[in-house]
Amino acid sequence: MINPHPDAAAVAEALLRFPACLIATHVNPEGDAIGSMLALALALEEHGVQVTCYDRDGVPENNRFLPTADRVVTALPAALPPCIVIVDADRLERADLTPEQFPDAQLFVRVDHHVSREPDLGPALVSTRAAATGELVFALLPSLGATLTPEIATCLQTALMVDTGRFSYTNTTPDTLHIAAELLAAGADVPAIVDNIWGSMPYAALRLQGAALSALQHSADGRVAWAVLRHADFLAAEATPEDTEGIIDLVRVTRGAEVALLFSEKRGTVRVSLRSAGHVDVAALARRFGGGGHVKAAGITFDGPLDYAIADVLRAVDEALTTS
Ligand SMILES: [Mn+2]
Repeated sequence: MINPHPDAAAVAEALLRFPACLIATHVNPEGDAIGSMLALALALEEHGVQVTCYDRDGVPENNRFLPTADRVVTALPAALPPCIVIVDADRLERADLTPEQFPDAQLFVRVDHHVSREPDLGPALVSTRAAATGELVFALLPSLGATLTPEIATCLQTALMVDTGRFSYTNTTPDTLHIAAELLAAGADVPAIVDNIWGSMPYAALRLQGAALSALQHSADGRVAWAVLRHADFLAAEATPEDTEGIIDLVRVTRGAEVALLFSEKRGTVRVSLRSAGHVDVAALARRFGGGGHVKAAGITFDGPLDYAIADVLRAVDEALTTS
């Protein structure tokens, strides 16, 4: 049903040659990073491998329900193991690490679904067709001779659900759904995943969402929608800049909007998030103001006053819509 990945056996064989390993993942981790790291750790531990899980930023609040999440350390141990594994990242630098920090390492392994520009340091299980790194950890399990326990299944199902937007993004493939079915059959706790990741938000973040939506505006023709969060809104909601996460996605769903923007004021700077439904290249637009990003999602940081930033960017969006 699911084709075994040709590199899985080689990677598994390399991993099992060492009695101890360190698994690291990228900074600001989410469900695919943490879920893949923990699942791989649990699988290796079935063989008695001693595993240390490392992330510079630790496990985000909404991932702390994952089995053994409390084992993740935010500082490297004094005694480093001979085998270093990076998951859900194309190189150690994404984890704020460098190969030079591991002078005695005998093996570097990578399990990932991102495009890389540099050659790998050792055996790698990489497929950019995988919707989540969790799919690749799943592919490793038979070669590792690991049992798919309910704990591993919950970690991997989290990885898949987060990176596919609960199986709604275009990266979702038939393989993704076959794997998800096997994880469900193995006891993945989907209600716990949904409750923790999508069913719960900090009070301050919700209040900030409310402030943004009650100030939602759109252009006369409806093709541009935007929201503004002023310093006073953050104070009133007792919110932090991190609490703006996800708000642009609410602005984006405004019917008829081809460009969505969120302006947020924080400590003397203005952050602008831009989203495009497809006609306007918001990355090109952002670059004119020193920002950048992708065609459909970009960002700009301004040093000047909020109202100037709003006026300048909205004028540029208007021009881009007239010429597109
Ligand atoms: Mn990922």
